[in-house]
Amino acid sequence: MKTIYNARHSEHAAQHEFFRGEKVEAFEKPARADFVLDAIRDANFGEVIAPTPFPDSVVTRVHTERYVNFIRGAHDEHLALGGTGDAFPSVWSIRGMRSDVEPKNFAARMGLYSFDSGTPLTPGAYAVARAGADCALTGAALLSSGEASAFVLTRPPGHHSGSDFFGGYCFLNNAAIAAQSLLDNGCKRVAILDVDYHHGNGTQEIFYSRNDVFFASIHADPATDYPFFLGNADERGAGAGVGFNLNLPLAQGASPDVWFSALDVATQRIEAFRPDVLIVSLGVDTYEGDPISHFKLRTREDYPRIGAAVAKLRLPTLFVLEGGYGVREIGANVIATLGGFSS
Ligand code: SP5
Ligand code: ZN
Repeated sequence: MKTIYNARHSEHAAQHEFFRGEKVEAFEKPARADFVLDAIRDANFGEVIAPTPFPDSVVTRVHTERYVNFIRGAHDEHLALGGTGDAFPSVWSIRGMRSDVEPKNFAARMGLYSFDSGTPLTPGAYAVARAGADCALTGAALLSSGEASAFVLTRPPGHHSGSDFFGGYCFLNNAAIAAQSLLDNGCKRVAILDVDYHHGNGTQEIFYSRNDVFFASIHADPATDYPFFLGNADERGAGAGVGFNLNLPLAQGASPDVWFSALDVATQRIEAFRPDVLIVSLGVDTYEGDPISHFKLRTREDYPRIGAAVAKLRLPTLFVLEGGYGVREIGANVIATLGGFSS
């Protein structure tokens, strides 16, 4: 399996994020991708290739032009206003306020296009996220040209970013951009399986009214866990998309057995959808040692089982890295999953 590696990822390196009003260490850091790359190389897992560039018109199939234009220039605006370091939103449009008119004020637009204050907009964020989108598109193109699988090794992650917002460490939705490009290049149906600890609210939002993308997500119950405001079991899709969204929320502390029962449900529904291709939003923050999450998956016992269950679907499969903050073990957990798929 080829790995498409975003070599620019370390240009996006936040020191801090906000948590309960305090500046805490940033969890989504460059070492994450470094450790995954080391693991791929140590295991001789397969060729590591660079992305090919794709035009913005492919990205704006998923994200609005208004959003992409904003996020591309946002850090420069921050600097021009005298801002130093990373930019964070501080004010949001809420129920009863407007989001259809774009304000002139920079802080207002930061809020309009985001949903949390935990996502540092670094000087490099857009360029790096954009290079990550190229990695996802390169992976999609490999599948379109007949490869059985590929792994997109990039950060920042993507699944919390929706059609016109950033959040959850994510700026561009790599999995969604790959899915749309597969559809635009001849696929009729794409399934996305999101196994990150957190609900993929951005991916759900992007495809919620559509029946050409089936989205299935196994995640911590939004009643207790980020992103809180989406990811419940009763969200089944809207309009033509009713029945094409599957949320499987689990309680904090859910055992591996419970987690794999949910995976069974998800894979059965994916089979019934008869997709041409599968995209796996591969977060390994389900790991028992993850510093911000509360599931209990184990490196040797569980991650290979995820890969094997995905392989049983016998679909061209694109793995896209999402979360995973137990930095020392992230490489082992990713390799264990990909190895379980390939063996
Ligand atoms: C892609 C992804 O996994 N995004 C996750 C975003 C989670 N953001 C909220 C993090 C809250 C961190 N809590 C720190 C608690 C430390 N004791
Ligand atoms: Zn996550």
